[in-house]
Formats: sequence, structure tokens, C-alpha cells
Amino acid sequence: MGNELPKYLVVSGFLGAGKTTSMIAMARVINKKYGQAAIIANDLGAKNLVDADYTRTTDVAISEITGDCICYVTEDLVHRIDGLVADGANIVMSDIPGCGLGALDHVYIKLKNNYPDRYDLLPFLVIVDPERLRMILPERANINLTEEMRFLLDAQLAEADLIVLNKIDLISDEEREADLAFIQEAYPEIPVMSMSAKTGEGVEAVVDYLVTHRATAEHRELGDDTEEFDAAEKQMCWYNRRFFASVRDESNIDFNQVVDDFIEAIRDGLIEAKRNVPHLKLFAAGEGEDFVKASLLGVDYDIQYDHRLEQKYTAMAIVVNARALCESETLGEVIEDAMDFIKAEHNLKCNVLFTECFGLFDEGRSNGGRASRY
Ligand SMILES: Nc1nc2c(ncn2[C@@H]2O[C@H](COP(=O)(O)OP(=O)(O)OP(=O)(O)O)[C@@H](O)[C@H]2O)c(=O)[nH]1
Ligand SMILES: [Mg+2]
Repeated sequence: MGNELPKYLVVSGFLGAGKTTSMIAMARVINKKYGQAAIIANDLGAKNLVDADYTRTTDVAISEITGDCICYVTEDLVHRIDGLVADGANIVMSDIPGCGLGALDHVYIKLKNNYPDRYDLLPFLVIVDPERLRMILPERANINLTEEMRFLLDAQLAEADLIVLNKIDLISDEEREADLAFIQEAYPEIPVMSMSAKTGEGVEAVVDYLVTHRATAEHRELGDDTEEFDAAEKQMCWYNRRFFASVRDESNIDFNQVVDDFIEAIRDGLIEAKRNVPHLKLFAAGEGEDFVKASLLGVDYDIQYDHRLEQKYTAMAIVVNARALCESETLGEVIEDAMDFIKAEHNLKCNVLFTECFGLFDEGRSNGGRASRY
């Protein structure tokens, strides 16, 4: 691999499609077969991101870009990639926030034009979850997401150099064939593969494809400057909180139950408010390698645990991230009520260490926004 350029790719896809899980699974294949992988976890929000904490529990090298989408911080991105390469990585991948669209222009084409011959750009990868795909399949299933989310999912897929149908462990072979046939017909120019980032099935074939192909890196009309895209973003809100929960009488308790009750209370609050959360994530680390990581992919689904605690604790720092289809104020209230519930239910004292809660278009959020009005 001596004189080869470092390889870089973007991993896109809707909220909860499995970008983080896929990057970790692909990194393990790369580390075995192609050199050394590194991940740049990217999300909106200042800090306290579950994806970064969770990735740190693995053996994969990771760096974070927080605050903004990598689309708007190209110099920082280049600096991160170069840092990871200096530490030995030859293949670097980064995700983009799950509401993202436009990284083809804002990342690939910018890197191609402004940093020529610095990286080999591997195919722009879009991960899709069969459950969310049902929104745009011919039957146009109603999965309690809005019409704007259909637009977003479709536009995200159209940006790909390679589409990967993930989570095939959850569907039958017939469903997989039907999904692949639909994708092939809907996006005839784009190759499509399938895998399960969870079981590992098909991951090696995807990595083999990626390292032997290159990105097109040509502009496409995706609609990221349209009213539909603005409308989709306007419906979403991001919530990140870290809090320290301690048992008042200092007894050891099962924090798995606390996590479960907390997420269920948030679910109930969102159902009552008639809102949804395409991805709610929670992480808390215990002693050594003990941790809990949970995901809720919408109010209609069961909580999924990537990992549960093995030990009991008297206190834990808990990080919760929600990417919701909800007004930020309502979501803030729902989570506050859920915290009150677990405090009472488990005799906890909760010290909030960090909170941010913003709609993507909320006034005053970015430097360009007005911070005050009069
Ligand atoms: N059954 C199954 N679950 C999966 C698979 N890949 C990911 N998941 C689960 O799907 C949930 C979301 O996965 P993530 O990797 O966090 O998804 P993401 O696209 O990074 O989500 P955001 O960063 O919030 O947009 C987690 O509970 C994962 O364990 C898969 O192949 N099979
Ligand atoms: Mg992620």
C-alpha cells in the first residue's frame, strides 16, 4: 500500500439506517484485509454524542466533528483526515447527520477541486433500512413519518454511488429480493448491495466493492436547495443531554431498568403529543467495559439494546440524543417529564450537566442567526 493515496468515503443514509454500526463493521473488515480504518463521527450539536461514545467502546480509531455538518467545515475535515492518516489509517470514513443531503457537492466535489490528488475518493455510500424503505416502496407504507421524510429518504438514495440495503437479518430472502429489485428500478444508474452490519453478513463484499471502485464526484440535482428539503429540515429537532443520575440512598440498582423506563416515558410523551422520534439514542458507561447503549427508531418500535449493563451501580452519567420530528420546545418538555418520572420511580437525584435542544431552523442557532430580537 506504500505510495497509495489515503482513501476517504462518506457514509450517508436516513436517521437510524445503521451508519454508525455499518462503519464499525466495515472498519473491522478493513483492519483485517486492507490496512487500517478510522472513523470520523459527525453530527449536529456541540458535544455529548452517543455515536462517538459508543464507537469508542470498540477497537476502531475514531475522531469527532461536532457542531456542524462536515459539509460546511471542509478545512476541519481535511485536518481530521490527515490526523488519522498520520496515526496510521489508510481508509477514513465519516458519516453525516441523518437528515443530511448534499455532501456529494459539499464534501466530494470540494475535496476533488480544492484538494486534488490528496485522497482517493471511494464510492459515496448510502445505507438504507428496509423498514424505512417501505415509505417509498410502491405500497407507500405509512410508518408514521411525514411526507417530507419520504422526499428526504428518496433524495438521499439518489446521491449514492453505492446503495446498501442494511439490516437484512430482519427480513426474509423474498423481501430482500423485492427490495433490491425496487431499488435497482428506482435508481437504475446506482449499484445496490445488501448486508447486515449486525451479523456481518455481506459486509466484506461491500468493503471489497468500495476499495476497488472510485466515487463519481459529479454534481447531481437532488433537491437540496428546494422548498421540500427546507420543509423536511424544519420538522426536525436535535436534543443532546448528559446527566448524572445517583440513587438517593446509595444502594446499587439495575440501571438497565432506569434506561428502559426513561425511554418508555419519552415514547409515551411523544405519542401523547402526536410526534415521533426517528432516532433516540442513549449511552451510559459503567466499570471497565460495562456499558448500556439503546436505540429507539420511532414510537411504534421496540427499544433495541446494542449492549446492556452487567453490573449494578449507585450512580451513572447518562447521555441521551434524540433526532425527532417535533418542535424543540415540546421535545424538551417530554424529556423533562421523563426525567421526573425516573427520579420518582427509582429514587434518583439527577444533575443535568449539559443540554442542547434546537430545531434545525431555530432562530439564533447559528452565528448568522439573530441571537436576539427587539
Ligand atoms: N437488526 C439489525 N439492526 C441494526 C443493523 N445495523 C444497525 N442496526 C441497529 O439499528 C439502530 C441504529 O443504528 P445506528 O448505526 O446507530 O444508525 P445510524 O444511521 O448511525 O443513526 P443516526 O446516526 O442517528 O442517523 C441500532 O440499534 C443498531 O443496533 C443491522 O444490520 N441489523
Ligand atoms: Mg450514527
